[in-house]
Amino acid sequence: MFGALKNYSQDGQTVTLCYEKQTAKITVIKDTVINVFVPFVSPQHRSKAVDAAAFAGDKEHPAAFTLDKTETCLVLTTASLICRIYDDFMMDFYDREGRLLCADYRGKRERKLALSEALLELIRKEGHDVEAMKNKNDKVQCIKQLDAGDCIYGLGDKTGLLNKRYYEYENWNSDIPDPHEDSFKSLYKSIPFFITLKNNGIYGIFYDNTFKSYFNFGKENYCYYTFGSDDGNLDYYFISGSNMPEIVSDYTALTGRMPLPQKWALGYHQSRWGYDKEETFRDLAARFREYRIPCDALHFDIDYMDQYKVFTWNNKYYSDPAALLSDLKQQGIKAVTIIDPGVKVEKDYFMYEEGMANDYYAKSPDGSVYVNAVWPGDAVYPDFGKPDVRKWWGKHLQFYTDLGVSGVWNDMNEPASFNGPLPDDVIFSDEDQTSTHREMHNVYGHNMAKATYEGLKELTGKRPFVITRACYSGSQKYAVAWTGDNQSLWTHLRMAIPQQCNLGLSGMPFIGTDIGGFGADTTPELLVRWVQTGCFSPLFRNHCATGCKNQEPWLFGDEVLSIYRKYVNLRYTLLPYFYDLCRECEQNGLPVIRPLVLHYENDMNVRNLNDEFLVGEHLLVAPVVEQGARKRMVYLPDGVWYDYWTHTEYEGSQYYLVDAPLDTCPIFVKAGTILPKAPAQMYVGELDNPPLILEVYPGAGSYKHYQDNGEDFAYRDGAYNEYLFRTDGQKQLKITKLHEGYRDYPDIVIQYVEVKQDET
Ligand code: MIG
Repeated sequence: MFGALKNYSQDGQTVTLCYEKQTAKITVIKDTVINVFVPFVSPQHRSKAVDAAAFAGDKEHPAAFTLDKTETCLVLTTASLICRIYDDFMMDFYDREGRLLCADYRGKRERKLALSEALLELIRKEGHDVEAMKNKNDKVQCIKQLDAGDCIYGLGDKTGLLNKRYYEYENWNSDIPDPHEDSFKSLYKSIPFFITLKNNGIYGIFYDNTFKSYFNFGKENYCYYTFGSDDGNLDYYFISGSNMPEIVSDYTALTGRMPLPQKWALGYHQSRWGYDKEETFRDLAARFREYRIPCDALHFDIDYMDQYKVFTWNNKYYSDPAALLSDLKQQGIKAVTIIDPGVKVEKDYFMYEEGMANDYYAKSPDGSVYVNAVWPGDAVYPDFGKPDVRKWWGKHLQFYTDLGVSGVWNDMNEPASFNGPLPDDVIFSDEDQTSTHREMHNVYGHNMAKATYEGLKELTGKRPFVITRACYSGSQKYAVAWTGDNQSLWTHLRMAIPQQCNLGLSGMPFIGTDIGGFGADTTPELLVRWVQTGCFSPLFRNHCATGCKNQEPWLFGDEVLSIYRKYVNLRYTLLPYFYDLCRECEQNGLPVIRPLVLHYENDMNVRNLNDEFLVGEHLLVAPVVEQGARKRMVYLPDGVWYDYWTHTEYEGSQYYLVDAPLDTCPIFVKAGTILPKAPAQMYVGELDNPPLILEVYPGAGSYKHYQDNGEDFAYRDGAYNEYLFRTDGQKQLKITKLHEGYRDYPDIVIQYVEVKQDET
């Protein structure tokens, strides 16, 4: 397709390759990150995820590289990578020791439709072009060699197991209310980033293309994997590194990292589609306090609106929303409101009229405004790719902030539509250019989140709390996310673990699943096991659908109530740890919830481990995700580990059968851990400046702790404290202040953990 490499030239960090039939570009962003670009449709990258500054890398110290032409290829060498570029734009990447990391597949792609000849005959008779069906995503594609043992991780919120090898997926943001199955190809988010872990080596690929995309990780043929799209440029980043954290860090340096959240956002959230009037919310707030279950936020689903019109609040069931929200705030409870993109078509409705007058809605090719339907009935779609539309939307958020709303929850932003899918050719904007639904679909939610983040930041000066359902790579800069409409099914509790682990590896650290399950009816046991798992999700929210069994923790009897309380309390005592992890994330991009393989990639026992996860590096959680189970098998990786509850000591690199009665979620703490904790509170900020508690586990170790006002951006001007704690394992703790810019703790309480030996 490309032909022979005729010549090449270098301009700064970019090498232009002139092939007989096509030009391609290679850009060295840093010694470990290389962009591969073929301008099939446009000369520019036009990335929605990587901004110009990130693409430019470190301008003052650009990564050095050399180019050498041999008889067969052009060799590009950086401090970390060797890239050999051949005729036909075949490229192979090696590490500096000369080990092959990733090779373009030289054989012929053998794509078969897995259908019998008889069926194919029928399909042909019906007038379909079978050859075209086979080659549907040939337009932009890459085929890379797979080696025995290769495991593949990432790709956002896809269902199924942690390791994506042998499966196929598509990126096309989809609102799927049916029970999510392992076999689904798409879900709400498009995050085209994956990590290939080899027996001896590792790399990541970020395929920056927003069109409908296809990933076949060895299903078609075990010797290769493919990624490709319906249209657009071939534009991908090859990321190498000596371990998985370095790769996640480089990926998030490119696409951006989650800014620090407000601290209360890490508290407990209660939600239900069906909380529909003032009294319900007053009652909920009272109950949480009465039952002594900490709670920081109540969510207002679509019913608060007037006829599902965004930027309105109905006065039928709410006499005075501002007074309600202020009363809730008095009790430490913040309001989060849902905002959908679809604007009701209604004469004299200000959002509709303003958007129409200013040409803010997506259009059909004939120039008329495109109408589909969502909750309010006929609705139009704000064209969030246009900067003016984002500004307009952001300004209108003042309606909410004036009422006292503290966070915004963006739903339906795939975008969803009730009257069939939006046609490919609906006209959307890509900044200053005209584009199509086909290209902008997968970034619709991303741009809406951006509008919301920027609007809230401008209006409040605080760190915006935005939740989004649809995402593209880089959405972590603007919003946190949840995994959408799961169901009250044990399979969905199980799925929550690989799903969140892969989202984390894909740069989205602040995530959660609907605790208890959204659709279908939860049971006491399922709810208990879910809160035991979900209390480790950064987004800690119980949410369910209208018509399903209510899921408030007090509806299932005393035992459930007290277990539920135990885990919400656990979360609140661990808040300093969670907050530190968010800080770490802003600095190095590592997620809060981590698959074990992130830190123990050479341990073959964890490469396919789907039912355990790490919280940061120090906690290992092995929740019970099987109905009826009261014991479970736990694998502990290398090192010494302590049971969080009993302080029993375990030697790692082994499997254990551990007790897990209904009130116990097995949690293990790594030797040398200095775990920062806080006294339990009913909400973040109930106690003004509580002491810091350090739970010190045996073993030598050090820990960096971060503290600030938990609200605004003053920390960026130095208004924070940073401490370094060091323990020698001999009941000695050294405290060093690395940065001083915020009020100090009244007290730092040190608790040395007394260890019990394992008797088994
Ligand atoms: O068509 O707003 O995923 O969390 O409760 C359903 C109602 C629309 C889907 C969201 C869910 C939310 C529900 N929404």
